[in-house]
Amino acid sequence: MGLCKKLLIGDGITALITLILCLSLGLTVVSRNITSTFFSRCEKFNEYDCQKLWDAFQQAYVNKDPCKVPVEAYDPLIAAAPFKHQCNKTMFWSKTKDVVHGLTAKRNDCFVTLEDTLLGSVLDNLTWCGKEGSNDTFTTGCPGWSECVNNPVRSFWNRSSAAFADVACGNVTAMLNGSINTPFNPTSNFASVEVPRFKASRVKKLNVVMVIQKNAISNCNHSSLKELEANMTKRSITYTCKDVSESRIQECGSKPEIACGACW
Ligand code: N1C
Repeated sequence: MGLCKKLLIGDGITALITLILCLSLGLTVVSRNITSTFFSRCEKFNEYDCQKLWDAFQQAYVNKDPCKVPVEAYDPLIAAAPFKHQCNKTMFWSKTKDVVHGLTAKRNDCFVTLEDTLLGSVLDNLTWCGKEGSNDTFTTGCPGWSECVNNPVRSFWNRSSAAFADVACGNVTAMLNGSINTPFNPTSNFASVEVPRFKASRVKKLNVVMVIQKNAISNCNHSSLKELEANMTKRSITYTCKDVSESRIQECGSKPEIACGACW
């Protein structure tokens, strides 16, 4: 790219051609980055054909208007890497990503989050989109939540969380944030996509772990949680909620001798 800077100082036409070349070079480099991240993360999971998954991933958004990628566009990708049942280990979360992953990084025997599965881990923290008339993947200039609902990243998390919730069974856990105004927020993925997909025939119990700061007041009593409780009761799913301090959760991660979940 240093060469690009030098050549751009040439005459008008050369500068224009160089600019076009450099821009396309820049975009190729960008798309090569997401490709290599996808493959290197995917290859850590031995049992999958990463090329097949990359193709299924790309067909969802490549050559499409980035505001017109519906949730169903990812059906073939989900079908190519279906989620496995993780009875009693499924961990949902909302606005507690760092605390949850801090714990699962240390105690991967206890809980499985969507980011611990192949698809979730491969695409975690990435941004991508396509463009009509182009076969490239872009990682900048993609529409955000506020610009359009049917954007490639939102639709992916929506589709994958639905599939992840579909296979949940036994006792499931959800870590919610007790330091925000509405810990169980109807607009969150957890409330709008995952909870409605719990199958009463499969999910027996929902244990909410309310992450609070030390000595803070209980947040399991928040009105939004009363709604969650009523929703579960109506569907014959047992509901529990426990306020647990963030520091306690961090401690739990460093105590492998304590049984999963028995730490709080
Ligand atoms: O909207 P949220 O939380 O309630 O979504 C979290 C919920 C979890 O239980 C996950 O299973 O939905 C699933 N999920 C992810 O796994 C995920 N990884 C990364 C949802 N979103 C995920 N992301 C990104 O975080 C995504 O870009 C989305 O916008 C945020 C949502 O996080 P949130 O609002 O804290």
